[in-house]
Amino acid sequence: MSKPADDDRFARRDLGKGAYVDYAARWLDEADGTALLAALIDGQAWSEVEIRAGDKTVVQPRLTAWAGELPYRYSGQTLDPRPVSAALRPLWERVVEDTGVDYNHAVLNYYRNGDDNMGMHADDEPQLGTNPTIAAVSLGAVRRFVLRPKGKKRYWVRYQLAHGSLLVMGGTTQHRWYHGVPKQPTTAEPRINVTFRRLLSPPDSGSGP
Ligand SMILES: O=C(O)CCC(=O)C(=O)O
Repeated sequence: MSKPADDDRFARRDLGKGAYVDYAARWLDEADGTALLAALIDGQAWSEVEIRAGDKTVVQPRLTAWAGELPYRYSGQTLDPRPVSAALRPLWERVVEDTGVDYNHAVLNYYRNGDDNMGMHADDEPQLGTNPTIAAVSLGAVRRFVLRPKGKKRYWVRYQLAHGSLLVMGGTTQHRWYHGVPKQPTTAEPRINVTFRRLLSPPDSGSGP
């Protein structure tokens, strides 16, 4: 059993067929979260990342930064290795401690306002192997996070991801469900999400589904 299941700060939602989400709304103290948000906005190298979507190349509607010793390949592009910044390291150590997963890669998503968003997708790249556990810290504006089972269009699970929250997707979630962050045009404030993954191999020699 994963660590959050034994930790009463987390509420577990069983999504069925081996998929689950653990959510701790107040995982970080509010002031610590606010300081971290400012430090990450200033302390990361933010880029507009281009990805392949069908036969088109599109710029993702948000800014991206990342860290990790292995390249990470998704949506037709590769994030080359980058060192962990001083601002990110303590957060990383705390996530590893509280989830019991030895993450080796982080993607930071900077939603400048409610127009920035993330489309529905699954973190099911071969590099992540079978049933990866993905941990995501939210800082700043509260944004809606939605999950939908693959193959069903009308069934949604929704979270309002709070400032300082930690959400962990585990079990079969990446194989059976999509997730995303829709536009919220009335939101003016920025949000940063830091998503931790464990890459099992470099992109070209990936094993798994
Ligand atoms: O911003 C979020 O909460 C979601 C991030 C996400 O889905 C991802 O990085 O794959």
